[in-house]
Amino acid sequence: MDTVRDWIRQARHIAVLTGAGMSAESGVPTFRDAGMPAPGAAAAGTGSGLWAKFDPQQLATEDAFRANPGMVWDWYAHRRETIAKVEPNAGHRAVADFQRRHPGRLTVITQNVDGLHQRAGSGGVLALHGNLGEDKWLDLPRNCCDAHAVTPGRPPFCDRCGNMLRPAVVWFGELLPIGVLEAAGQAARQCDLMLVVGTSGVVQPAAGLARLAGGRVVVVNPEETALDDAAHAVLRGTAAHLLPQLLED
Ligand code: BV8
Repeated sequence: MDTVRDWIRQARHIAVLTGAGMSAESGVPTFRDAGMPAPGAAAAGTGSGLWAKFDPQQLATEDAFRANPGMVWDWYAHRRETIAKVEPNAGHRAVADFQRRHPGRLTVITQNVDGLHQRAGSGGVLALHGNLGEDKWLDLPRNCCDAHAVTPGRPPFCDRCGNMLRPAVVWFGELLPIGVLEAAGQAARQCDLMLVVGTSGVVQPAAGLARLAGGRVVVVNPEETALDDAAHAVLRGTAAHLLPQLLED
């Protein structure tokens, strides 16, 4: 821990790559909890949440949405309800406070779509997988697709052409927003230190950013991850417990 604290003090540019574990102590179930097994792992349904019987990898896809828009929309509505009730935790706040004290020294790259880094006050967050709080049209919007002419529904839709709204997140099989991904790659390559917090390191290309890091890599996670082998240090602990200790001046 003290060595990593020294590395942080010495680092001019820090990149923090976060995953669902970053929000676990806020009360947001991780994908593993929700039953999203790592590829090749046992079938879904091992999690605890209401949707644990579903595999997010099966639900977070365009095919699933087109096949069953009501069910996928309800899954996202359930997740939105969960996120509306939670607050950023001490880990989110430690990151945001460090950014405030050291402008320009720390970049947040997140796989999370819950907006909690932003709500904690972090600026310039590189949200690789979009934002659960926003919708966008499923098909290219036509003149009739006016956000104000939306007919409420599960999902809401354009009452003239039937175009549906969908969550503005990146589904499996979809490209990440190219500008965000390029900025994240640059922040990874230019950093002197990368903290990899609360991610199992399974989903690509996000996880691959940890292998692009220009400096040392530190994994912060209570369990083993697929990125431990790329780490110069592994701190076995939680985001809300370890980040305040690591990032205090
Ligand atoms: C793409 C938004 C081009 C939606 C998400 C290369 C190799 C292999 C596969 C691929 C590859 N390239 C592309 C793929 C396919 C796929 C992929 O990666 N599949 C995986 C399953 C192998 N990737 C894609 O499809 C990506 N698109 O590459 O486009 C393309 C196009 C067509 C065909 C091929 C390529 C798009 C991926 C984005 C998917 N969208 N989210 C939504 O949220 O509904 S992904 C979603 O799942 C999350 O955003 C996150 O990225 C991922 C979950 O991972 P984690 O965040 O790590 O969470 P997890 O639950 O797994 O782990 C939690 C961790 O926290 C654990 O380690 C736990 O120990 C820890 N923890 C728990 N409590 C705490 C804690 N840590 C700290 N403190 C605590 N308290």
